[in-house]
Amino acid sequence: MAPKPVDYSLYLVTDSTPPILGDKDLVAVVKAAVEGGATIVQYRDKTSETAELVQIAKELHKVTKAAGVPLLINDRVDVALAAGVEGVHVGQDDLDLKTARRLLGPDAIVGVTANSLEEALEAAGDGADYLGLGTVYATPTKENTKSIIGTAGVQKILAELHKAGHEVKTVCIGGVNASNTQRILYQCAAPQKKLDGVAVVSAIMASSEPKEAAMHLRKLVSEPPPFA
Ligand code: TZP
Ligand code: MG
Repeated sequence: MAPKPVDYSLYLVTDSTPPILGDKDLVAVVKAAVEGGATIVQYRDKTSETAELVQIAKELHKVTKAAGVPLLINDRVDVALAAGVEGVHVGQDDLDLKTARRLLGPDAIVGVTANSLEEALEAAGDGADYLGLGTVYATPTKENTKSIIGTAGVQKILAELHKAGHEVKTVCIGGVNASNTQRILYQCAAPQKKLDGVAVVSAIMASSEPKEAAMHLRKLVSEPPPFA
């Protein structure tokens, strides 16, 4: 499948839990983040009931649509359909990619988490629009992540994706923040395939100034690193 014209460079994954969001308002934080420069947003909520998920997704969609930024839903294809958003992000234990694609159609953005080379090659072969690669670094935001693969693990996957001829887009996730973003992008890059962006949760969602945090990260992902 030809790559869709989507900017993955600063990918915000939301978190509504008190340790990350604090007493801030989810929709207000996402609005600030897209104003600051987040280029794509994934609504990730492991606790709300279905009706609430759909309602919050619709509210978030107003904000992302106004900014011209795609909104994806974590795990739940039914919620993505009900809220009419641009796509979904599925993990290895969620509804499988091919079924998600069949339900959402060819224009939807469908992303998949890949923790290993095998998972990445399979998802790319099955037509994922992008892969969320990682976990790069251990992070308190998501404990019990399956595998910490570091920047070397991400680089190896990128090299093999290129070798296999896959044009799938890629972001990495796990412990990415303003102090390591440029180093991660640099260290993950394989000779012929670079990451298309970084995915962050706490670096924006936990910030008391999410707009400024997003602006800073967007600048970092857009500029060549000082050590390249
Ligand atoms: N998947 C792998 S790590 C992670 C997810 C959703 C959380 C990343 O959070 P943070 O705060 O950006 O380290
Ligand atoms: Mg999942």
